[in-house]
Amino acid sequence: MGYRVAVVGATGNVGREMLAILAEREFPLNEITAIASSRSTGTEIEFGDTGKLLKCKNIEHFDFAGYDIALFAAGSGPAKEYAPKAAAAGCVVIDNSSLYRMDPDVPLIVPEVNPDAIDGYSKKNIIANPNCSTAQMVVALKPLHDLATIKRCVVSTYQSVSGAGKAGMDELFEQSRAIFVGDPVEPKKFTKQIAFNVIPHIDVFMDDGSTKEEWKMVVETKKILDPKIKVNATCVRVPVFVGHSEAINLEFEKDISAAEAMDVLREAPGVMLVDKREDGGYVTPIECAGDGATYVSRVREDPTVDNGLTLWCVSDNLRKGAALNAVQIAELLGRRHLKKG
Ligand code: 11C
Repeated sequence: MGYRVAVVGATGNVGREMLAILAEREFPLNEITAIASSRSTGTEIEFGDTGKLLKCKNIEHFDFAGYDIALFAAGSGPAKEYAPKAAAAGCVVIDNSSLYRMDPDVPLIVPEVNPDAIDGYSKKNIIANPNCSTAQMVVALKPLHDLATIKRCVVSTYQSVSGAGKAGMDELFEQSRAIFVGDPVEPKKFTKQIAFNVIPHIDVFMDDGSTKEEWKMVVETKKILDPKIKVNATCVRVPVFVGHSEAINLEFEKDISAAEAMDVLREAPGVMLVDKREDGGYVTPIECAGDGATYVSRVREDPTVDNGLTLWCVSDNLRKGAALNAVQIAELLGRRHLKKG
């Protein structure tokens, strides 16, 4: 007994992780189908470590009728063209692109934070997966908000190159190699050299001088967690392959101590608190890569404001930030709304 599931964009960083996580979590499947662009049709993709190889089918000719769930990790263009077709065929789309996130008829879900919002999925048969930097942040913020009500959140991100896809990872690798052997460095995917550098620019610029990545953190946090929370974000690309980090400063309505915050974070779903206040007693991206948790470290009071806290948050952007969250949404949808075939 299980579901018929399609993964769209199966050859990309996130699509491959989706397949690996479906296999790892033994998602109940009657069928699993890998779908890609016409360019990648026929490419064989591993279904996690099951030993099974999936031959990619062409999205242009694919009929979603009879499929229960389609996990889309193909970007906004294919989501615009094919998600409504899949949804109209009766298949629930869980889309990782930014296209539908702010649509009032599309739930934007992080299962540890706003699971009940999934009940509105049938208006469009589409559920949106948040941006990676938002997903990990709201997992860390939820228990603190429940305890003392967050008024304002100021976040600076340190985002890995895998957020920009395989091309971003290749560029960091290639530039690092070029610098060591004395070859010229040419930025392609990023606007400036990323190797041995940081770039305060992710996604396109908005009219107010912020970037779309920063805007997404503001509006998605409001939609998922609480529209009353004020968010100010600065998003920065760093020369790390996998794992986004965030320095988060919070102002609360009620009094909250670092010890109280740590107590609720220790018990919170999806959170791993690692905060030893000693050399190495915190988590860095290299340690979280391949893992599903949102790690929180460096929790401390901020004496410069009333009821202030500062913390450090790290997670695998391809997993909790994308593929894992999408699979968790599929699990939640299955538990609440779908019948196994
Ligand atoms: C990055 N967060 O690190 C982006 C990638 O809206 O889903 C994901 C973009 C999105 O570049």
